Amino acid sequence: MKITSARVIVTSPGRNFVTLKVETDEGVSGIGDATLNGRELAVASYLTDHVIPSLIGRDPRMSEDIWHYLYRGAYWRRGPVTMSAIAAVDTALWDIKAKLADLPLYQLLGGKSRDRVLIYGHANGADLEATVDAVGKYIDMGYKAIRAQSGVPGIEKAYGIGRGDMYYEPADARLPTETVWDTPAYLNFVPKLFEKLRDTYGFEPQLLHDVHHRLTPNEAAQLGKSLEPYRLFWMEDCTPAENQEAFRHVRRHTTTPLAVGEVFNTIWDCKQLIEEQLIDYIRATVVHAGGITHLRRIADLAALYQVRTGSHGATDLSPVCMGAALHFDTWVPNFGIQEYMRHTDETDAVFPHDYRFEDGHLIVGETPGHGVTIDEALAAKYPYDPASLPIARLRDGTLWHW
Ligand code: KDG
Ligand code: MG
Repeated sequence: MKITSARVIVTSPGRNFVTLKVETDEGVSGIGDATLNGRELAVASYLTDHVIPSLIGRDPRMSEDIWHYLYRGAYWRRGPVTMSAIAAVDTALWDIKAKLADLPLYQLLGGKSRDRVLIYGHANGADLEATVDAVGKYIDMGYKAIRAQSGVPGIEKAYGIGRGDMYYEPADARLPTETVWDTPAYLNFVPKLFEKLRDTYGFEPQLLHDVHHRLTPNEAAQLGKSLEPYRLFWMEDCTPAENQEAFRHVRRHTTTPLAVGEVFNTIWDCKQLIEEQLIDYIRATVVHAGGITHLRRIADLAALYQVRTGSHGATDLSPVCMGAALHFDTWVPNFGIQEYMRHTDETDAVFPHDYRFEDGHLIVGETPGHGVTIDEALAAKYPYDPASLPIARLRDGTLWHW
C-alpha cells in the first residue's frame, strides 16, 4: 500500500484552518489538522515544500516510522511549525489506518476507557455581572465545567473576552492589536469574580480560569493562594513556562491545581513539569504536539506522576483536531478534561463530524477513522483571511506576555 498524493487545504469559514489530506493507492484517504493560529501559511509551506514530497510512495500504515522520519530525519527538531506539520501527517495516517481496520480510531489505541468525555466551555463577559450571567447560561446548557474570564476594571481588553458569547476569537486583525495589561488591577479583581460565582452557583459546577501567561511566579503564587477558597478545577498558564523551575515556587505556595502546556510541542517541553510534579494537568494537544503518536508518549509519561490530560481545544484547533482529540480522550487512561470551544455553523458545515454534545460531555461516534471529513467544494468558497493574535504591553509600554 502506498501514499499516492497529499495536499494542503487552507480555508477560512469564519477563521483560518489548514488541513492536510493524504490519499492512497487503495482509495482510502485521511485528513489531519495543521492549523497554527496567525502562522497558518508557514505550516502550509512546510508541508507542501518539505514534507509532502517525502511522503509519496511510503506505506501509510508505517505511521511510527514516518513520524520519526519527519522528526529525526529533518535534523531541525521541534518547534510549533514543524510539530504541527508532523501532527497533520500523523493524524491523517491514523485516520487511514482506522478506516482500513473499519474501526473508530479509539479502538486502535486500546478501546474505550470511558463512555463520554468531560469538556469545559468558555463563559466570558465584559464585567463581573456579565460573566456571572454567562456562567449561568453555560450551566443551563448542561455544562459541568466552565472557564470564566471577565473584563477587569481598568483593563480595556482583558484576555478571553469575546465579541459574542459563544465564539471567542482572539486573532482579530491583520496586524496584532495592541492591548494594555495591568497586573495589580487583575489580581484585585479575579478573587472577587470567583467569590461571586461560588456565592451564586455553589460548588457543584467545576470552574476554571486562564491567566494566559501574564504573571510572574510570585504573583501566580499569590493568585493561586487567594483562589483556594473557591476550589477551582484549575488555574491555567499562570506564568510563562519557558523557565519550568519557576513552577516550584508557585507549587510550594498554593494547592490550587495547575494546568500548563497549550503551547508545548514535544515531550521535552513537558518533561520537567511532569517529572517534578509541578502541575496537575498537561494541556498539550494533537495538532501542536506532534499528533496522536507523540501525544500518547506525553500522556504515558504524565500517568507515571498522576498528571492528567486537559487538552487545548480553542476554536483555532479545527474540528479535525477535535475529532482526533476526542478519540484520544476516549482511550487515554489518565484523562482529566477536554477544552471545547464551539465552532461556528460555517466551520461545522465545512468539517462534517461524528461527535456530539450531550449533558456537558462530548461523545464520539462509531464512524471508522476519526470521524471528521472536509467538504472541499465548500472550503474553497472561504479564501484565506490573514489575522494575527494580539500583543500586550504594560502601562509604561513594556512588551508583556499576551
Ligand atoms: O491561538 C491562541 C488560542 O488558542 C489561545 O489563546 C486560547 O488560551 C487559550 C485557551 O486556553 O483556549
Ligand atoms: Mg489557554
